[in-house]
Amino acid sequence: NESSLAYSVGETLDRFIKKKQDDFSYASGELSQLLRDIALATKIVNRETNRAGLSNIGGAFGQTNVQGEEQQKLDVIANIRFTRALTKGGEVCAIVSEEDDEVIDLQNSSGKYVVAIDPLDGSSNIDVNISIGTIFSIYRRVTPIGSPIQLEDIMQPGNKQVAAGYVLYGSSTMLVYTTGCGVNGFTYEQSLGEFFLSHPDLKGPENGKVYSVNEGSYHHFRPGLKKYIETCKDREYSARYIGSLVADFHRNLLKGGIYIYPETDKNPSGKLRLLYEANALAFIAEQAGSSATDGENRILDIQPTSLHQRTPLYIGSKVMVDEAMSFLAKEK
Ligand code: AHM
Ligand code: MG
Repeated sequence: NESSLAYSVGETLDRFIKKKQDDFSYASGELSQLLRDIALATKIVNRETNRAGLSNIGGAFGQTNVQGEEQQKLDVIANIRFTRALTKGGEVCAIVSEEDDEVIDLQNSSGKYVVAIDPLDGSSNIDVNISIGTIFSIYRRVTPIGSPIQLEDIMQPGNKQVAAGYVLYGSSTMLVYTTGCGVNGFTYEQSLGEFFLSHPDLKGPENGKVYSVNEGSYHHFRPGLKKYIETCKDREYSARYIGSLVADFHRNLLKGGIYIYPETDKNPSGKLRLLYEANALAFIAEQAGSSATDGENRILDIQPTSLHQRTPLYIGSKVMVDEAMSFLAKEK
């Protein structure tokens, strides 16, 4: 009914998920539970992230934790936290993670969902106290439930995602996600330990005046991209590049702008990974009215062929992405 569809700013993530489940009847609530599992792991990772500087002090003194293990790096810790939450939750049959070379088969053949995750992206920013993020995609397995998982369950194009999201560990921690019915953003209230709806039905501006690209690699860019960047400068657009994909994407989503991680002559597929970086953000971008391509094609339509496949990424305000693509098409 209409009243339950209305967003109420300030409602908790748990209530919001529950309400969405009632409105759109996700199959028997498992997806809802899975989203809650991810949110819980996020809170734990958020806590660890906030302590990062302190644990480094501990690390410097050779401090070990209660189990007698040496302090681990935060990206490894985040991977453990998310994997554990997804394993315990019981809804997931397989995980693809940036931190693991192979698919993690949870041997849970009743799990309906496959999750692709970058537990802590922008890891070079951890040590310098700059925003970092988590990125996740959720797929429904395609082979029958109860049977062993197959490659086709994992290698699905982004247009098959049933949900995707990211967490930004920034000046506030935010969780932004979509289940294919728009995008909603939640801000974490530290003292209450709850995410609250702060950005209902997020829409990205159609156009923008910010471009985000690592210009240090300019000499290796394709001629069309060089021209596009020169055009941005001629128009006196602002250059903003944090070097944390989630943070750069989030800013451009709210304010308008384009994020580019292009192919270069050194790296013909760019740097970012299709399965657990580009796809989730592309799904969110499109749901917010923005767009995402590899310079030529829609990211969500790329059929993956390998687990850690890379893709160039042009993502953000629609007008800007379209224009960048037309520059690329003119001069390859
Ligand atoms: P990571 O997965 O090793 O953290 O690398 C991904 C990160 C993105 O967050 C960021 O946008 C990009 O790498 C920055 O790369 P570069 O330093 O080449 O500009
Ligand atoms: Mg990454």
